[in-house]
Amino acid sequence: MRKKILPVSLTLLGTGTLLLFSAGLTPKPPMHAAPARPNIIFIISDDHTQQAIGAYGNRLSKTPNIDRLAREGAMLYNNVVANSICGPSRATLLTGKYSHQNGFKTNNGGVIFDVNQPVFTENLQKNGYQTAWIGKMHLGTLPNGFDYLNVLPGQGEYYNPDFIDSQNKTTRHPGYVSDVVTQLSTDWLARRDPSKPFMMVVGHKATHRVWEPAIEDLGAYDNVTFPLPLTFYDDYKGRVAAQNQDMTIDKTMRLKEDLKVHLNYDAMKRLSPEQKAALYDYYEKKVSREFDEKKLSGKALVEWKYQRYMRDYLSTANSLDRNIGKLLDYLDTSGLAKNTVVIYASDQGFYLGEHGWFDKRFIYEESLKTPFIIRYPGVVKPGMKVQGLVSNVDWAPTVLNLAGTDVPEYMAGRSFLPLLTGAKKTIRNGAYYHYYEYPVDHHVYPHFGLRTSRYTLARFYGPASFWELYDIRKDPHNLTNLYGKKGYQKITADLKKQLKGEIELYKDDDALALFTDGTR
Ligand code: SGN
Ligand code: CA
Repeated sequence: MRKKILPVSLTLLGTGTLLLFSAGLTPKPPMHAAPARPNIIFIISDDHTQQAIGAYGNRLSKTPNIDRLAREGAMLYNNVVANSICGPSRATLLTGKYSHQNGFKTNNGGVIFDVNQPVFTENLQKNGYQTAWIGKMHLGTLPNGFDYLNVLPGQGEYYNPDFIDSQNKTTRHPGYVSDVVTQLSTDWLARRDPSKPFMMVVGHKATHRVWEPAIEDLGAYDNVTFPLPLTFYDDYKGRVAAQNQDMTIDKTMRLKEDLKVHLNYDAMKRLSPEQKAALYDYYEKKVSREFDEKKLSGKALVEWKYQRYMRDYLSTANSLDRNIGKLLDYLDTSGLAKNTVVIYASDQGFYLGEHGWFDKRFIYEESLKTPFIIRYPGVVKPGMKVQGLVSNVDWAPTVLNLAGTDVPEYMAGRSFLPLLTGAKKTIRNGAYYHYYEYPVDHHVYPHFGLRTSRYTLARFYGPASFWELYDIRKDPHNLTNLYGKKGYQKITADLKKQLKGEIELYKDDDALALFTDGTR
């Protein structure tokens, strides 16, 4: 049986506080014991990867507000996801369960989220919280556990988006999606019952494909030339699934729909004449003209596509970041900031040209890891950098723990609050992964595996069965498959044992059947 976790206020009055301050020689004034039920805002963006964020080391992108949050809170460097894709990641946030346990394994195939299963916000409601989810959700249905819902249908639109509310009513909101999401969020905050704590999920659409920036951000990165990632011209040697994907900037990325070369402006029925004119001025008169004039081919063309991709992707992030700033300002001016936990995460990581790719799905580092930043005044030490391994199955348990609410037995994850208070350096030795969606959209073979602090072991299946092993410390870009190589028998056997243990513990029967089918 899982041990009940103490509410945060009690944790802090115990060993957490002592450990938190034992590092410095000069005693600092103690942080205030946190309220048992802080407000919680969970901002979750779409495909916004760690390597796109200033605080995580990107020197070219402009993310001042996310960087502010990182300075005022803790940044997690090794937050991995259990299934690197949109809907499944959000289903895991809601349930604290792996995809095979909550049933939401893929975005496609007509699967919708099973609303007959418990979600973490119901536990918060029982503990007196008001709950809301506003913006991108992508679960094919509206889940229980929310006092207020106003979500984008499916992927949603960047311009003049429709929203579906708790009564299933659809309303079109003029403007850019990030601004509308923020407006709806602060509107809800302003009219909520102030006598109760709240938990609000703010779901952003940016930075999802097809990367349509806000009008004010068009061309924001036109003066920047982005260096090619080291692995841009990866030859995928020794990695069969990597050889067979369909997500390269070279072959898969579309000049028209993705990079807006000679768009069909007549077909843009949703846009206002002003919006259309601004897009035309930028994409037709500038981008498409440049494309026509340059007459590029071969490597020059791929590299031009990469620059265009980076410019549009990061420009959508400008609006995302600005809107995070607006929400932080609202918390400041309304006096909510000091009693509100703010989390910033993305549903998964993303490839920004690494391996020549965009998109996600693989257990490889750039799509496996996702940003996670948390500010909790008085509890999380500002500027903290957390290296301990956590998974998105741990998100719901952690939020419940922050709210002083017991973590239900059905959840597979565990709270990583002890990492945030400095009470512990490690809460898990491995994170389980299972990706299913094949062949749509990007022909990534299904696979399951384990990520430890040092290694990644993966078993691919579907069109072909094989294992891959990476030493993350020596090979952070997953270029050298060590599986079956001399000298790696012992670590492979140990990791397989650990992986099998996870599969058995969490009863992933499909993986177990594949694990024991004798295929090397
Ligand atoms: C769309 C995109 C894909 C993307 C999936 C899933 N194509 O289908 O590139 O992988 O969404 O993304 S697009 O041309 O329609 O943009 S997810 O974030 O929802 O998982
Ligand atoms: Ca996503």
